[in-house]
Amino acid sequence: MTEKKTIFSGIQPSGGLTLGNYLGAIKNWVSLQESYNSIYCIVDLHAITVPKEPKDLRHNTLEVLANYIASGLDPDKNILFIQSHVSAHAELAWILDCFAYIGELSRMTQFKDKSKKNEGNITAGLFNYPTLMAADILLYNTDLVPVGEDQRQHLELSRDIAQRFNNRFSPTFAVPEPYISKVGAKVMSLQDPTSKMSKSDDNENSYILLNDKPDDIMRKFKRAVTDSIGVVGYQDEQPGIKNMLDIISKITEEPVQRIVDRYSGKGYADFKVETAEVVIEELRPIREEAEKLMKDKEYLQKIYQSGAEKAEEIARKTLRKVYKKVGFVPRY
Ligand code: AQP
Repeated sequence: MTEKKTIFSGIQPSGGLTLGNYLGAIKNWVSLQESYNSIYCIVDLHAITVPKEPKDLRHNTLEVLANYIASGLDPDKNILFIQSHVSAHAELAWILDCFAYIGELSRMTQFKDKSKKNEGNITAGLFNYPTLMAADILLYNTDLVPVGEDQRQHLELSRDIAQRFNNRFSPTFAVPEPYISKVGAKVMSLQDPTSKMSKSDDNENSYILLNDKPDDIMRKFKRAVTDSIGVVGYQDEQPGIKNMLDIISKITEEPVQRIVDRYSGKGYADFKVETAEVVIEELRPIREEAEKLMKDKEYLQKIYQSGAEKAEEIARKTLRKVYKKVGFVPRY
C-alpha cells in the first residue's frame, strides 16, 4: 500500500443491486479509485442479519462482485473481497460490541425500520449490525467511507466507538470520515418516493435492479408514483419528480435546473420516458458485462481469493494491536 489515503466500503449481498446502491455508492467508488487505496467488500456477514436462503446468498455474493467489476472497479487497483473470508471482521466486531452501548444501538434508524419489517424475528445480529460495520471500517485504518446518506448514522457511531477505544487505551484506530456525494446520495423508491429505494422492498416496482432488462426499466419508470401538480419541478412537494431529476442529473451531470427548464410546458409522460432511457443506457453495459463475468466463476474466484489475502494481511495487523491493547495474552 502506498501513502495514499485509504477508502473502505461494502454492500450487502441481500438481493440484486439497485440503482440506489449504484448511484449512492458504486459510481462514486469508481471515480475515487485512482486517488485512494481502495478496499471494497461484499458484506455477507451483514446479509444474514435478516433470514436468507443459502443458495440465494451464494449467488448474490458472486453477483455483487461481478457488478463491482462490471461497473468499473478494477481488481488491479482495488482490493475486492468477501467479508466472511477474513475472520478478523467477526473477531473485531465482538471486541467493539464490548465498547458500544445498548442505548446508542437502539437509536439506529436502520434497526428501527428493519425491526418493523421483521417483527417477531428481530435477531441480536440485526441489533449489532453497526458494530460489525465499525469493525469492517476500523480494521483497515480507513480515512474515508463513501456511502449513501442512509449510512451516515452508522458511520457516526463507528467514529464514536473508535474515539472511545482510542481514549480508553491509546491511539489505535484512524477515525474515519464519511464521503457522501451531494447528488444521488439518496435514491428514493419509485412507488413511495418518501422512502429510500431498497433491494429488500417487497414491491419490485419500487426499485430498479442493475440486471433489469430495458423493458422492465421503462415499465417501472412509467408506473412511478408522481403527484397531481403536473409541472416538472424540483421541490419537496414533488418527491417522485425530484427523485427522477436527481437520477438524470447524477448520471448525465446535467444541472437539475437545466432539465427542469427543458420540460417547461410539458407533462410527466415524456419526462418519465427520458429518465428511463438515461438509466437504460447507463446500466446496459454493466448488465452485459456482469452477465459475462457470472459465466466465468474461475475468474471471480481468482479475484476474491487474492482480495482476501491482501485484506487479511492488513486486518490481522490491526486485530493483533487491538488484542494487545485490551490485555489478551498473545499466543506466540
Ligand atoms: N436508495 C439508496 N440511495 C443511495 N444510496 C443507497 N445505498 C443503498 N440504498 C441506497 C447505499 O448502498 C451501499 C450499500 O448498502 P447495503 O446494501 O449494504 O445496505 P442498505 O443501505 O441497507 O441497502 P439496501 O438496498 O436498502 O439493502 P437492504 O434492502 O438489504 O437493507 C451503502 O453505501 C448505502 O448507503
